[in-house]
Amino acid sequence: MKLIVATVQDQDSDYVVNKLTERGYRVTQVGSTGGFLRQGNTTLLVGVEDAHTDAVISLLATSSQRRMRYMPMATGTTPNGMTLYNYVEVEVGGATIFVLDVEHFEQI
Ligand code: 2BA
Repeated sequence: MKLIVATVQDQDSDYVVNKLTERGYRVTQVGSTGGFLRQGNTTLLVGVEDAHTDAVISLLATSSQRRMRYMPMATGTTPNGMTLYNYVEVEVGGATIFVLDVEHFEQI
């Protein structure tokens, strides 16, 4: 058995969870925050039999999108002490996916 840990953008999470549950996969949705942008995202935990791993990964790939985000970055200060900002473009996945071996699984 595998545990698939997938971080997706908040905008995609409902769609992805619907697709997973429609196909009979069980999923836990956890609210998370990216360490770089400090913006909300969603981390999904999907426990599956090994044979279903590739199917879940391709479902994640087809139902989550890459998007551009704009991050304010301080570029200096004006003579009267106001901070000047520029916006830096950052491309965010898609999905960031980890596949972990599950040593033991039980439900009580
Ligand atoms: P964030 O950490 O907020 O990162 C958002 C996007 O910022 C990343 O998109 C990447 O394009 C960029 N980025 C991140 N760190 C960077 C850095 N040190 N320098 C330049 N650009 C950087 P994704 O790679 O698609 O990642 C989306 C989210 O997935 C991340 O949000 C984070 O929550 C998670 N993630 C990505 N890689 C991870 C990892 N190795 N471990 C744990 N979580 C990860």
